[in-house]
Amino acid sequence: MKATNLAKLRKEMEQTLERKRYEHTLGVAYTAASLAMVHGADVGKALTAGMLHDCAKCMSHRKQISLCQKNKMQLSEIEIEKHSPLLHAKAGNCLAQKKYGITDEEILLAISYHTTGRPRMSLLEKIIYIADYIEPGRERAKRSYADIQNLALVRKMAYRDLDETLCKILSDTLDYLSRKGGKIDSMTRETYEYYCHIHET
Ligand code: DGI
Ligand code: FE
Ligand code: FE
Repeated sequence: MKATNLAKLRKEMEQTLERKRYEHTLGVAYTAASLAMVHGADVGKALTAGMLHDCAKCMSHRKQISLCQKNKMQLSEIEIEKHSPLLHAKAGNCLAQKKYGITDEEILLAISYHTTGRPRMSLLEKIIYIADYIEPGRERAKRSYADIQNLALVRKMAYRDLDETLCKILSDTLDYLSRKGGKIDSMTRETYEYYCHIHET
């Protein structure tokens, strides 16, 4: 992705996302870029995927569903629910292709799985998943679900070991969801089991 294209995407995000969401988006893009530098991933792809990861977040539920249907995107039961916090990831993949002309499969998958993760993620997918959780604006955001006391620890960990960081984030997310009574998507559970080696003897 050329710098000019990235600037264009940034402008589009500024125009279509709510202010706080736009600021979070910039935080994710630059955190993803720094993680890419440390872990040897493509910095341009990390910026692009970070910039677009929540591109569908401010669309109505109805529009997100119809975008996914038009693009034959498979959705889980929890993704389809009215106030699903998961649907925007799959809708974001569709929007990134249709509206922003993204064809790079790795970037599209990083957008699709930034909320639940999945077993065997690529380096870029891991980076976007983690950057979304640790970006500098997270502790200020009202909707933050990170345990604040864990955040400093997770941020340090992310620059040392991505898989260990994924396990920590996923266990904290499952704890949070069970406290809150949120339904757990099978993909979130599988990702947790994979990165925390639950089946290992
Ligand atoms: O879009 P963001 O707010 O930046 O963050 P995100 O896309 O990672 O979404 C985070 C929300 O998704 C957070 O409140 C936790 C929630 N989440 C992740 N996995 C699951 C889940 N919610 C439910 N109900 N079930 C899951 O499996
Ligand atoms: Fe998101
Ligand atoms: Fe996000």
